[in-house]
Amino acid sequence: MSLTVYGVPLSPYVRKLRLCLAEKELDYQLVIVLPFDQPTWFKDFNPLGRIPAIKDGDLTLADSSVICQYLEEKYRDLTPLLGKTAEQHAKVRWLEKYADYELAPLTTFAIFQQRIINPSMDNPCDENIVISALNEKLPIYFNYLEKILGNAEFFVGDTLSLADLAFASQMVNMEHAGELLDAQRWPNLAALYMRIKARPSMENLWQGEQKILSSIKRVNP
Ligand SMILES: N[C@@H](CCC(=O)N[C@@H](CS)C(=O)NCC(=O)O)C(=O)O
Repeated sequence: MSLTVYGVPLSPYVRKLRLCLAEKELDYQLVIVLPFDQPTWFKDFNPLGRIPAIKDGDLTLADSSVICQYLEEKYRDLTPLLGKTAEQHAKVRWLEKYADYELAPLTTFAIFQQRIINPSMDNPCDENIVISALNEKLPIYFNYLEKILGNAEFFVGDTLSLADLAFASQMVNMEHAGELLDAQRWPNLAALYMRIKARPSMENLWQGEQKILSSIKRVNP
C-alpha cells in the first residue's frame, strides 16, 4: 500500500479526504497526526502544520482540496468527484470552498471546538459562541445552500461530488457536537446530509469516529 494519509478522523478535512478515497475505492493507511503538538518531521509534509497531508510514493502533499484534485487527476478511470464539465468543475470547487472556508469556522471551529474539543482539554465551553453560530451566523449560509440545492439529489449535476462530501463533513462535526440541521427550515439540505450519511463510505467512518468521540468526550468543566 503506497498511499498514506496523515491526520485525525475527527477533522472535517481529513474526513472529506477519506470519503473521497473511499468513493474512489482507493486503499490507504492512516497515520495519526494531531493538529497540535505535532512531530517535527510533519513540518516537511506541511510547513503550516495543518492536517491532512499525504505521502504517495515519492510525493508528499498537503491540503485536502489539493490532495483530492490530485487523486482525481491521477486516477481518471475511478469515480469522478469534481464534475464532468468545466462549469460543473467550477461549481464543485466553489461549494467545496464554501464548506471548507465559510461553514468550517462555525460548524467545526466554533460549535465542535467549544462543545467537544475544549472540554476534552479541560477548557470551558463558551455556549455563547455556539448559540451565536447556530442562531445568527449559520442560517445565512444554510439558506444559500438550500436554494442552490433545490430538489436535486446532489449539489452539482446528477452525481455525488466533493461539494456534497465537503458539506457533509462539516455537518458531521456539528452532529458530533449535538446539533443537527433543522429539517423544517432546510428540508433539502437535511435530506442531502442523511443521504450522504447512509453511503457506505460514511458508514465505514462513522463507527470509528463515534469511538474516538466517546473516548475524548467530557462534561463541560
Ligand atoms: N485548507 C486546509 C485546512 C486544514 C485545517 O485547517 N486543518 C486543521 C484541523 S481540522 C488543522 O490542522 N489545524 C491546525 C492549525 O491550523 O495549526 C485543508 O483543506 O486541508
